[in-house]
Amino acid sequence: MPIAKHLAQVSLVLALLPVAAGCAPATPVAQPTTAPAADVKKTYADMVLCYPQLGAESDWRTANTASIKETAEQLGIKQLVFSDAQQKQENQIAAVRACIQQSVSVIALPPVVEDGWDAVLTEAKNAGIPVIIVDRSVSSDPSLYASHIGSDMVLEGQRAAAEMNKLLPEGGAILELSGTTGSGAAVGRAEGFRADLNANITILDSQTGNFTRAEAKPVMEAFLKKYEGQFQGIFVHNDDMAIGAIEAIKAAGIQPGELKIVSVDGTRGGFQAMADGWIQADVECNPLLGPQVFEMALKLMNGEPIEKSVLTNETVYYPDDALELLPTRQY
Ligand code: GYE
Repeated sequence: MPIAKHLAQVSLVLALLPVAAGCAPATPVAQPTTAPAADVKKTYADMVLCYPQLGAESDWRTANTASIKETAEQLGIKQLVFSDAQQKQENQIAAVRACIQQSVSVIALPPVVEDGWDAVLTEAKNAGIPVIIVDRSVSSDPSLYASHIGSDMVLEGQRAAAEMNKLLPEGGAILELSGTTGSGAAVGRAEGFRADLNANITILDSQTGNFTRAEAKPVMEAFLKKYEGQFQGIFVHNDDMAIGAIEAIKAAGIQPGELKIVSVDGTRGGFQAMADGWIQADVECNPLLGPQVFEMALKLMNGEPIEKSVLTNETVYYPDDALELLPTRQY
């Protein structure tokens, strides 16, 4: 570009600046030495983050909520708009809509189930508010959200199957206590588990305990009546349900280790049950997603590039690890 024309454009921009900033001074001001307001990078102090939490159904969820709240506090964001949908999708959708109304900077959504998000995600997109899907997945087209941060639930199911295969080398029959029906966590874990379970292990039955202790216990009681003496193992989709199931198993007079239990999460409760001999392997699912969520939210506010999918790095824990890690376990 010719220098004269370039200079003319620069001075035009500078002349417009005070007007754009909403304060036209009577006399010309000195030329700004810093970048004009529109180019100033947003900071955490500008961030209003909406976190419509799906519920408080498990220790995993409690730790996830704490991670979000603590990180918001540490980073000093302007406002965290937090709500608890009590495991009801309609409550979550209403909370997302309220956040759109409030023109929050970013919405980070941990969806209770996979389906049924198209309408509200489209509304957020049309309002120019980026959405990060956190923890569980959605079945919506990826163009409707910015990114997904969370665990690979299918891989968790595969890891659980590998443990059950080791625990029942001669094969056998097992039961499954599944998570919330239609949730990405339950769907993925069930799929991965079936993909890698040895052919000589049969899943006799699968029922949901909705990821809670209270709902898992009666399901286990019914299982124990119906399949008495017919199964050797149980795959449980989270530690809270495992703890509920163990109460029923104990009450039935069964000793630790008689039934092989593989669980998911790696919470303190799960570790304690491993230390006590009830759970033989616990597939980790990390709830401490706060730091990653806020870092990505800030990038989105500044129009910086982000990954479309960020997977959490996880492992499998055994009773020996539990004894060692219990004293320092955070959640
Ligand atoms: O495993 C369970 C919680 O979505 C990964 O939800 C999460 C699951 C977790 O209730 O404990």
